[in-house]
Amino acid sequence: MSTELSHVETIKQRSCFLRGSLIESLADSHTGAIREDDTAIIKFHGSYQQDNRDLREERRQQKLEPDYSFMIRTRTPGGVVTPEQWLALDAIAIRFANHSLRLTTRQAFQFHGVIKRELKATLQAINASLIDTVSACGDVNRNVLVSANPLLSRVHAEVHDWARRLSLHLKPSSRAYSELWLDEVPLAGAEPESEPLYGETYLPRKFKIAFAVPPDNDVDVFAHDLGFIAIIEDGKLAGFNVSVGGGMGTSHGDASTYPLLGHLIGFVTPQQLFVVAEAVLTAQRDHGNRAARKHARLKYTIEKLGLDSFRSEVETRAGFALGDLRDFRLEHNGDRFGWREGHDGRWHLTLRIEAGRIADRPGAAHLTGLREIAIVHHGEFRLTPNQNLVIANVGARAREEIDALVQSHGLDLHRRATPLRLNALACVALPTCGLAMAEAERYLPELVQRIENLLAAHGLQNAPIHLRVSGCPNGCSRPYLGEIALVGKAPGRYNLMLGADRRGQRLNTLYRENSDEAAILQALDALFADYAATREADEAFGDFLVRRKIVTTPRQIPLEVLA
Ligand code: SRM
Ligand code: SF4
Repeated sequence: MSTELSHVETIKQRSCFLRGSLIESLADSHTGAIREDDTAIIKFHGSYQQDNRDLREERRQQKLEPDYSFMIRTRTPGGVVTPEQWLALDAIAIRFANHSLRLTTRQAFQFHGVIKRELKATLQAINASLIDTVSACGDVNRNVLVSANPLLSRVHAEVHDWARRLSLHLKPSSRAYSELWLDEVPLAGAEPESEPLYGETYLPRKFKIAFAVPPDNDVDVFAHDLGFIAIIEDGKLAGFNVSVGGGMGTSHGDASTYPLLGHLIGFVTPQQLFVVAEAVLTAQRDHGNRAARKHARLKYTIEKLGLDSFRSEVETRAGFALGDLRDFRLEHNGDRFGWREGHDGRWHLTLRIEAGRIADRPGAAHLTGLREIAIVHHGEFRLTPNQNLVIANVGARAREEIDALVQSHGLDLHRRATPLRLNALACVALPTCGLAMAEAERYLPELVQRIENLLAAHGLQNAPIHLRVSGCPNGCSRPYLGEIALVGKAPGRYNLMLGADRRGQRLNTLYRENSDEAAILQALDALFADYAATREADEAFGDFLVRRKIVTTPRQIPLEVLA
């Protein structure tokens, strides 16, 4: 195996703590692009250079450069914004982006279609709303996920606060972001800059943290490099079980890459949380693969070192031994829709946002509707880890007004849609994602319709089957945790994966390779017929497929983890 550092390592090292040549790149008015090395650096500032792939061929024929633009992603730990911030983000989407807000699978907002000339103004506008985009992308700790609604119980709120503070704690300290985008002037005679936690080459790869509050696993906690599962004893937060080394990304045709569920390694008290998070992160910093980015995630580092050695490494760095795992039980992933009452009598409405895209479309003025809700709403908006939205902290009397706005703008999918449609996830894919091999977000509505038709033909229209679609094997919709998943391979062709559970504790497996829609629907039709005829009471589709040995089970986290 090569030990030569990957090119991105050299770019990071030469970047002078994430400055690169971005000033020059932004000033160059001859192109809508930035310099190639800067495309790696700008990610750390929360932005990706992209081009409109629908126009790529046409522009190539016209000998024009690709239609470059930038995607911008926010750092919003736990996905919370105020109504004022919502209105600011909405205005930015209209003024600078493609008139849509995209809610992501990591509780963040994405803007698409921002042109280079307006990138700085857009980032300034985002920061003016007291939201930033620092390390929303790049080889650092990313946006921290937390079970969507901290207002359901006091413990939810407490966990949310730990997650928010951990996100801050793991933020890079480089001033590059403030200097480049917010015109901060470097202090004359100041100490040379340093990154005490990350070092000048940051992490070998992205690093992701999630906090779950059982029985909800809406964050898919085992899909993350580092997962914390809240342990609630006598109604109080006792601490967290720690999971390490989860990850979804894989490459077609390369068996040395694979999705993996995290391994549970022990228990920490809230007071030990930061130390253990740092220990895991720095162990990955120092032992992760910096030669091959495909093998650089923590899951591969742990496979290389062995789980026991990795745990010892974490304990040595932390300076104490992890506690024994405590009992917990996760009952479901995905979101719960509609109104729910919180512990203090306030109300929370979870809306279904299809594939996370909020835009105005004929008969469904969602962007306008949510703007109008933001004008009258006094609580918060909370993004879920499944691309949906909670209108949170609503007084009993304000519910009617919100309901009316929801209904008049077609935002009431949670009342009308089948369980399949409510729970389906799709990544962005075409036209903006440079890595997409097939459609996902744009294909989701018609795919769901076709699967709904099949389900209805077998009397299964109310089966709450989890469907996830990704335009390539990187797994941004966490497809390997779908009971049914389509993973893009080529235009119109997908790998059909089957058999995950609905708790986020079992991965699915490959059932049909490189299939077109007709073949996929035919395969599902036969399986639905069998499921309708032979399923056990309340048996989930994924569990049925495993019981009937239609798919074999990869490693599964036990249903109940008992000490
Ligand atoms: Fe992702 C890369 C979109 C969540 C695994 N992801 C990308 C890029 C930036 C493409 C690129 O590198 O050029 C996509 C931008 C598309 C676009 O046009 O907007 C992209 N990822 C997304 C989002 C927007 C999907 C969505 O529809 O919601 C999610 C944004 C999250 C956020 O707010 O931070 C998103 N990506 C995920 C997840 C799910 C999660 O984190 O819970 C995963 C799987 C979990 C994991 O990381 O293991 C994921 N994205 C990847 C990977 C594969 C990483 C790997 O280990 O191999 C890539 C490619 C890469 O990093 O090289 C990638
Ligand atoms: Fe793009 Fe692939 Fe992620 Fe979908 S899964 S957004 S196609 S990188």
